[in-house]
Amino acid sequence: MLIRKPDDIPSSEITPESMYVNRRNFISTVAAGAAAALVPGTAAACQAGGPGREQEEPNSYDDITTYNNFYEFGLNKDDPSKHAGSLVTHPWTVKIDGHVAKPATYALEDLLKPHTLEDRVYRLRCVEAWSMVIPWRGFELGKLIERVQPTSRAKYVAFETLYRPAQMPGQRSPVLDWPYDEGLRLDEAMHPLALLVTGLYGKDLPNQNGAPLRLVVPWKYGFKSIKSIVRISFVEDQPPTAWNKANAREYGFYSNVNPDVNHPRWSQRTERRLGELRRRRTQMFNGYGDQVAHLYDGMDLRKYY
Ligand SMILES: Nc1nc2c(c(=O)[nH]1)N[C@H]1C(S)=C(S)[C@@H](COP(=O)(O)O)O[C@H]1N2
Ligand SMILES: [Mo]
Repeated sequence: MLIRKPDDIPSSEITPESMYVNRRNFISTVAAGAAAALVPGTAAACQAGGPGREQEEPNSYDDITTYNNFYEFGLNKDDPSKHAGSLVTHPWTVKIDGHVAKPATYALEDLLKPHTLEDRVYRLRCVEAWSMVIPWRGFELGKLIERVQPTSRAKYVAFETLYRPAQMPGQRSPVLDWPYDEGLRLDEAMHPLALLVTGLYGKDLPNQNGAPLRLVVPWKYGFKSIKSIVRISFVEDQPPTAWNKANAREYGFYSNVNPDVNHPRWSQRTERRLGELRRRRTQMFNGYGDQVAHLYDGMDLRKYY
């Protein structure tokens, strides 16, 4: 099997046989699904950015699992990979409450049981202007929402991360208002691109990437993609979110990837793909505009940033 870092391989040489693994972190269990998702022309490949889009080469497993934001384990990009090993993710429960016909506290296994996990390659972009392409494994958040049946009063979905300072050392300092929380408007949450993720590269999520269950919202800045979720609530009013509480001027509720709205401290026009030197132009909605722009028809995205 070819074992080279994607960065070492000219794109002309990338064949369907290439396994995107690297020397230090050889993954023997890359599922067939994840591999198929990397083959141009397959249905799964189209998931990278919607039908007809060029297939982008995923970042290496090593990049994806050692350059993380997860403030529960520290503020530096390498803190989560160093410190998240202490988090115990079995057993795990997820509480579903608020305006739903079927509130319940699920053991993670029961929450996942009816759903078929799919491999999908999505970009994640951070407001700090770096981006990665990641072969995620998960299922549509919308499918879970249909299952628990929100009532007509539910307008937003709120998410909460585990609060366990004994295993999450970052929570012993008041850097953020713990537990970390996030939210989406119900129609955003129902969009088929919004994924509840349990794995990457065909393997269970490493703790630093948000084990055992995290959100991925590919058209929004990374911080909306909350990790290690223990609660999903259906609410009437726009819910508070951790980063907005910490710094409302810099982090709005919507946080759609938008090259025209700068972060107060830096431009959002370009980004650097992790592992590359060149800068790329940042695309509106992170390149998923054809699929999601309609959600914001009539909204001033400078005001609702
Ligand atoms: N609970 C929690 N979730 C979180 C964060 C965090 O600090 N705590 N950071 C967010 C930010 S800023 C980013 S960019 C993404 C990073 O996800 P990754 O480490 O899998 O790349 O996670 C998001 N989810
Ligand atoms: Mo981020």
